[in-house]
Amino acid sequence: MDGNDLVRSVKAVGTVRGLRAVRSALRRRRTDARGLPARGPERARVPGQVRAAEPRPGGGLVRFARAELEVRVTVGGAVFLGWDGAGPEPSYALAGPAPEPDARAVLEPDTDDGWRVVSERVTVAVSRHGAVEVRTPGGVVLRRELPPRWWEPVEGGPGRWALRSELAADARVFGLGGRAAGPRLRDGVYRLWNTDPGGAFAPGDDPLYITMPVQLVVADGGTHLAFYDNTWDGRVRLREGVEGAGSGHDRPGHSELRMEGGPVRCWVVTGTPARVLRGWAALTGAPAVPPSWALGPQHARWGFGSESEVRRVVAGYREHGLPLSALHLDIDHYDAHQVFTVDRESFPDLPRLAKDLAEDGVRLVSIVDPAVKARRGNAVYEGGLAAGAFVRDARGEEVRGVVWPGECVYPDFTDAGAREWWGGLYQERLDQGFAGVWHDMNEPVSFAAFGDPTLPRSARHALEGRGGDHREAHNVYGLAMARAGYEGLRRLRPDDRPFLFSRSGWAGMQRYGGTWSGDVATGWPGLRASLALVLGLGLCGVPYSGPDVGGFTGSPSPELYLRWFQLASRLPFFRTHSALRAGRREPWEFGPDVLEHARGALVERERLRPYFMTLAQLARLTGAPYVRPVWWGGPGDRALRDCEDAFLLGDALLVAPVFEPGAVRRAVRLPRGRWYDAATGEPHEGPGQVVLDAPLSRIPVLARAGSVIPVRGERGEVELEVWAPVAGRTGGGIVVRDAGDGWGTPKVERFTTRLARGRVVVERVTAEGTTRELGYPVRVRGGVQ
Ligand code: NBV
Repeated sequence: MDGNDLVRSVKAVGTVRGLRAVRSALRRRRTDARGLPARGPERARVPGQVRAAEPRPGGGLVRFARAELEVRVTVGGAVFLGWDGAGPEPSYALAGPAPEPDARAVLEPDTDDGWRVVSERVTVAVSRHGAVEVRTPGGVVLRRELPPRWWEPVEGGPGRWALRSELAADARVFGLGGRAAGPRLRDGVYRLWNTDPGGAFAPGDDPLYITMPVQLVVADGGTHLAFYDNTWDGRVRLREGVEGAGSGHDRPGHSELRMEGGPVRCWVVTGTPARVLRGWAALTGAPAVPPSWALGPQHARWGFGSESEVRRVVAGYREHGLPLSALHLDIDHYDAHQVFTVDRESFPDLPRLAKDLAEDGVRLVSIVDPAVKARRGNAVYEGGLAAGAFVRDARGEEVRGVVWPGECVYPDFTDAGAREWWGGLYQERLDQGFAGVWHDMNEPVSFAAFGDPTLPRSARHALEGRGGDHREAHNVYGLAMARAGYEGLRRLRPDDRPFLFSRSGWAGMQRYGGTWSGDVATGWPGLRASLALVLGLGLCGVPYSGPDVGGFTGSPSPELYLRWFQLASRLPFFRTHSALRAGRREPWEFGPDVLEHARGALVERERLRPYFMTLAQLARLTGAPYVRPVWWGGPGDRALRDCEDAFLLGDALLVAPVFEPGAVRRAVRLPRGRWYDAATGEPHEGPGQVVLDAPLSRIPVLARAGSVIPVRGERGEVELEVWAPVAGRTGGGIVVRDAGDGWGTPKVERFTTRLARGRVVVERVTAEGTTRELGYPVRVRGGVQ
């Protein structure tokens, strides 16, 4: 700690908080000095030579001189690799018990004293030194894991380890949670430690709030996902390969994982991108479907400050004829920043406000911070004490940190009892009239003048009864809080699908809800980072997310605001939000042109609502994110893999946002097939690149020939927008109608399209065959008829 740290922390959080942050950082250091064993001498280990192998369900156990590896192919094709007795459970990521072993997978001797497990979808070959190759049935190596290396304390206790993997020379890596520099993860080191970057972040900032050891790798030879099921702190060093490097030989890509502790275990899922995400959702759980209103436009700000301001903003939307689905209240509506309280002076009657807004079709959403003010008389603190819910240190004393309300304690969400207690507290939010919750600061954050702004690493956690410390619990804190909130809401309002989104999280968080960008810096780079986050998270199985439209900080130019608005209107979570002292974010604050174009984006969003609902339901049914990279269709045009400035919204739409100031045209790389400019109807043939108009009034959106898109018609009814198929080719689409905001089984309807004698024919696929009785009005677009 030096003078600069102090100045920095005072600047960041104010004088009183700055001083507290200094104290808190010192205290954290002291706690760890006492509670964490110093790193003593370590012993290095590698598996050594293979000794024997024996069959096990789904594969086998391969014994080496100093380690053993279990290879298990499971029903559905996901491969589990576990070193030294590590099994798939316990796991925070898995949705339930691990899938059953595939009884048809067989263990066989391989060349060079190695072993292999052969199954229908994948072959796993283990070399005599413990390198593991995951191959397609055709023999293409998707991933080659070199033998792990351990450094274990001579005294015992958790050991560090490292694992290097080789990837195809043409491979591209995505994922690792929410990375501002993505979606394609270039050469560099990516830390696995959920972190509030403090202030606002830009593409160079890493790590951010959600990290996870999930890599989605795309190469000519196939796509795969690798997940190292380990919650500890770690680092991934990536190095992309080079094709035809030196004397014409390929240099493979590399990924090296270094973990501070925890099991060496890995899941690998192979197949097309769609298959991989389906397999991933089968392991870690189906994404929660938000209530339909959460697919509409939402507005937030830190510092509405009062009920009258909230009413003014909502009235502004109404007066300007702009649709609004939800309004979010930030920490300024709490009494002295304390969670589960209300500042009655500024918000005298929240239930009434909620009711009035509901009459305009606007729901209220509440921020929920995990830290609880440690003050006698604070009911939440007292309740948590009685429930034994707060994190303690190695000596059994409460771990305290500093957040908005001052000195705080932290519920231990890795404890089932604490989760249950916490979940019950949401009753207060429901009573206040809130319809959804927004989890913040759950990395978890404790302001610190220096060092890591979180809990001491030695802080103790229940870890579902196994016991452990913050080094293991940190990355799943937000995930477990999401579980507490989600389960609480389900208990309290069993008939409604909860609306919950969380700043921090980990693999599997989609079971409980979505997330958002966090504090993305206002500026054109922040706009790019917004899309990178949504795409990357989607490929990690978290499909519902979106940015703070306009950026969190400062004041965007009208043009930047508009371009952000247009992009976000095609993302799952569409919300304007900003910081306490940031400029306005209401669409009418940027002049009449922006207002008109923002209205255009809002109207189009509303028109696409049935499509968004379909995508939300399909995410649940198939694991496919709503927002997909343009290479989603599989290998083909390689340039698509490097395309980071456009995305597919479902199967039917390709969205090409504008990321450059002043741009009114942009180049768009098209996947194979015919694509219509949705605004002009003009057809373009892919693969290839086209230059499209992008006037301020809109960003380019293209519709795939043959697609069927459910849209909201003028009278609010669902109709089918059908884009003319190419002669001789069929098309189609799926429509999933929501059965209300509860748990009713939604109807899945399939449609096909083709051209017959120059006319577009649309048919519904039924159990008996196809029928022309569609049940919806149809609007054909794209030149024909
Ligand atoms: O609660 C205040 C903000 C919130 O507006 C934002 O969306 C979060 O990401 N919150 C962070 C805490 C303070 C940030 C400086």
